[in-house]
Amino acid sequence: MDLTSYLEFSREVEEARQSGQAIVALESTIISHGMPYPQNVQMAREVEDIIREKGAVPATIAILNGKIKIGLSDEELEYLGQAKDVIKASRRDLPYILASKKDGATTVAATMICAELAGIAVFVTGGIGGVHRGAETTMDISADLEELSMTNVAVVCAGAKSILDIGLTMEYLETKGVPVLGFGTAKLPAFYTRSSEFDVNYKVDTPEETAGVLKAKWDIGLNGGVVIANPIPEEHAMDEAEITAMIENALKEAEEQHIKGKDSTPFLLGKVKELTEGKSLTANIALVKHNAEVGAEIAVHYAAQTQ
Ligand code: PSU
Ligand code: MN
Repeated sequence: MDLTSYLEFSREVEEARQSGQAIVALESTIISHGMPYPQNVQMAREVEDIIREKGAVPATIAILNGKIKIGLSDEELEYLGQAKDVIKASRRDLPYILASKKDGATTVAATMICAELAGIAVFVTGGIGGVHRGAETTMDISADLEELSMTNVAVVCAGAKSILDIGLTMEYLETKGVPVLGFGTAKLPAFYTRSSEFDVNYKVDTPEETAGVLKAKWDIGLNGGVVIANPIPEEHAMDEAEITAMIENALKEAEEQHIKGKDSTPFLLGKVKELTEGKSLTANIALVKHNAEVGAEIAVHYAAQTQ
């Protein structure tokens, strides 16, 4: 199948592809549905710059006018940061958005799909979706987890946040054979805080070592992703008791307002930000930047090991 009618590479990304330079994918739901304007656009630009400073090329992925964009221009980023009718696009949404030439902001799942189509192995974000609390009755389990089970892209994130059931999320990943690596930590980070009560599968200490795990996985034909969980920098970590209380409040409000389906995660993130008076947003931005540093280094080593 000829993908050229679906995929559009920015010039910067196209050049990196030609020269074999390391490329790092970035998602766009975090921009359109995960953070408010203008902090979202500023975060996106700063993250791209961090990746460039580390010697890799950033490819922010989104769907504009029915085209999968691999790498966005400044104007496109700015548009995405403010547009109101951009669809939160996960795996199930892609066919309709492409066929009807609409705009879509890609979730972790959809970004993994697009990154794989574009031949990009490493993807940096803030947090992945997971098994929601109460999923035993709601069945709200993010499509991100299924994607991790089948699509060959490594996801650098800050662990899973406790708007989710972290324990069930780890169980799900285990069942699906997705390795969860702790970057410099044996404990699974919980997004706003550096650790949780759960262990990662393996602690890795360097980008080189991490790249080696990716290579081994895909060399032997084990399809699917790898979660690389990188703790938020100490100076930006939030107080555990405080953030736990805020998350409990946000969950209660979501239930009272009957928020469900794809609206659940954006609602909870927005509520937590409101309740923490913006402290959670500052933490969120800091951890994404840190993930960009680590992800770019991993991508550079992975490119070196596989060329
Ligand atoms: N977690 C965050 N910030 C985000 C998301 C998750 O801390 O922006 C977004 C990601 O795009 C993720 C999506 O893929 O939410 C998961 O949504 P859902 O639970 O509806 O699958
Ligand atoms: Mn969901």
